[in-house]
Amino acid sequence: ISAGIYAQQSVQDAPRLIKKGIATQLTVQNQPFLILGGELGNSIASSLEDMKDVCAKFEQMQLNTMLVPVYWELTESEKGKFDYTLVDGIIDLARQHNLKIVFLWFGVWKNSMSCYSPLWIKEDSKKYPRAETKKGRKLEILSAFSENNTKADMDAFSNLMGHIRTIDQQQQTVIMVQVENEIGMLEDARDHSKEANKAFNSAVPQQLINYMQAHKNTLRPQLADRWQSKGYKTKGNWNEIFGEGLETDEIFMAWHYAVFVEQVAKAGKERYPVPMYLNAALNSRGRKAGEYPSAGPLAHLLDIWRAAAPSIDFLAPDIYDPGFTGWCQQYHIDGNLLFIPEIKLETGNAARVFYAFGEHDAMGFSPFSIENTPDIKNYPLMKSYGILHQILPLLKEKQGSGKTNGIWFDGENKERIIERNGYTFTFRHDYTLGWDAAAKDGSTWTESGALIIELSPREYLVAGTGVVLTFESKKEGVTAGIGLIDEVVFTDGKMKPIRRLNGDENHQGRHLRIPAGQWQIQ
Ligand code: N0T
Repeated sequence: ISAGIYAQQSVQDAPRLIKKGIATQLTVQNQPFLILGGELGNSIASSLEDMKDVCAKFEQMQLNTMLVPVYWELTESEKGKFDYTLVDGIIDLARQHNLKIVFLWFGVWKNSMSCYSPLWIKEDSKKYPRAETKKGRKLEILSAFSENNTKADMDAFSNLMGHIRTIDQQQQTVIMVQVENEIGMLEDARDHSKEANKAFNSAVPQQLINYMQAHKNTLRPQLADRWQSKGYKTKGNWNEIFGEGLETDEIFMAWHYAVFVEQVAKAGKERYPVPMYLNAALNSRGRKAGEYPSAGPLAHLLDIWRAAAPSIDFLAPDIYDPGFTGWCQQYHIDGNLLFIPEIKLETGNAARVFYAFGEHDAMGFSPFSIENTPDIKNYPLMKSYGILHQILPLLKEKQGSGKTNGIWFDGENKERIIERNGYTFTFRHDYTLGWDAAAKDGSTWTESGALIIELSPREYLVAGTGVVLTFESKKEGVTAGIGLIDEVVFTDGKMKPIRRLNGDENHQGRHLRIPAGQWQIQ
C-alpha cells in the first residue's frame, strides 16, 4: 500500500456526516452516533486534576460525550511551539471513562471576544489588529480583516487537527469539532477599522451574488428583503446591493467572519476532516444588531454562512432564552441539522431532550456546565438519558424516517395533536388530568415531554415523562381501542416487556399515561 492510498483510506474512516432519509447522522467508526452529552464550564479543562474527577462523574452519569474547550493560548503560548499536554490528557481520561469528545476550539473568538488568544497576539495589536467601533475605539476583538490574524488562527487550528488525527483516528474518541465559540460583533454591527471600511466600500463578492441568485426563492428575509429593496442588483458595494443600515452592516460582517472561518476550518479539515460546526449566541429580546453578538452563525444569516463557509457542516443554537421549541425549529431547516451544544442547566431539560430527538431528529443534546449537575442519581435529565440510552439503537434506526415525533409541554403549552395512519394522537400534559395536587395549587407546572416512535401502523412506542395520550380513529363512527400497553425495557437494543398496564395505569383502556415525576417506556 502506497502512502497515498493509506492516507485516503484513513480519511474515509474519520467521523463524518451521512444522510439518512430526511436526517443527517453523525457516523463514528462507521456506526451512527447520537450525543447524550454535556458541555464543560469554560475553565475546568485547563486542569487535568479537575478533569479526572469530572470524567469519573460523567461516567456515573452515563454521558456518552463531553464537549470540552481547547484553549489556543495554552496550546501555543509561544508562537509556533505547540503543547498538547492537556489535549492528550483529556483524550486519555475520556477513553478510561467511556466518553467521546467534541472539542471546542477557543481560538480567535470566544463569545465575541479574543480572550483565549495567546499573549504574543494580545500584546502586538500592530501585527494582529483589532476590530474598531464606529468612533474608532479598538476592541478586544481580533479583526476579521487581517491576514496575520487569519494565518495565526489557521496555523494553530490545523496543527491541532493534525495532532488529533495522529493520536486518535483509529479510536475516534474525538468525534467532532466546534470552530471558535459564539462568534459575533459587539458594540457596533460591524468592524469599522480601516481595512473593514475598505472592504465595505468594495464590490460585494461574486461568490455571494452567485449564491443569492441560485437560491433566490429560499433566502432568509433579512437578506432577501435588503436585496429586493435595491432591485436585485448584481454589481455594486454593500450599500448599493443591500441599502444602508444596521442590517446591511450585519450581512457584511457575517460574510467576512464566514470567509475567515472558512479558511480556518478548511485548513483544519485538510489535516483531519471530522465534522465541524459553529455555535451561536441567540438574539432574543428584539435587540438591534450591535446590541447582541451580531453577524454570528445565526439562523437569519444561514445563507451567508453557507455561501462563504462550505467547510462548516452546520450551525447550532446555544439556548438560554425562553422559547425552546421555536429555537429548535429555527435551526432545523433546509438541511441544517439540529444539535444543541449548549442549553442552560435546568430541570426542564429532562423534558426538552425528548422533543429534540423525537421531533427534529437531533444529533445531540448537551447542557452547559454539566459538571455542576447536582444529585446525579435523582437529577431529572439523567433519568431521561437513562431511557434514551436504552432506545438509542431504535432511535438511530428510525432517524430520518419521519416515523417519530417529540412532544414538549410547559404550563402554557399543554396539548399536541398528531395525525398518523388514520389515527389522531392527542398528547396532553399529565397535570391536565387534574389528578396531581400540583396541577391545581397554582404552582408552575413542571415541564414534561416524550417521544413517540411508530413501530408499525398499529404499534407505537412512547418514552418520556409527564404525558397522557389518547387515540381516536379518523374514520367516522369507528372507535380506536387500546389493545394492550406494556411497560418495557431495552437491553442491548432488544425490547423486553416488564409490566402489563391494562388497568388503572391506562385508565382501563382509555389512555396511555406516564405520570409526572416518573420516567417510562411504554
Ligand atoms: C455561553 C456560556 C459560556 C437570557 C455562558 C451563552 C459559553 C458560551 N454563552 O455561560 O460562556 O462558553 O458559549 C450566552 C447566553 C447569555 C444568556 C442570556 C440569558
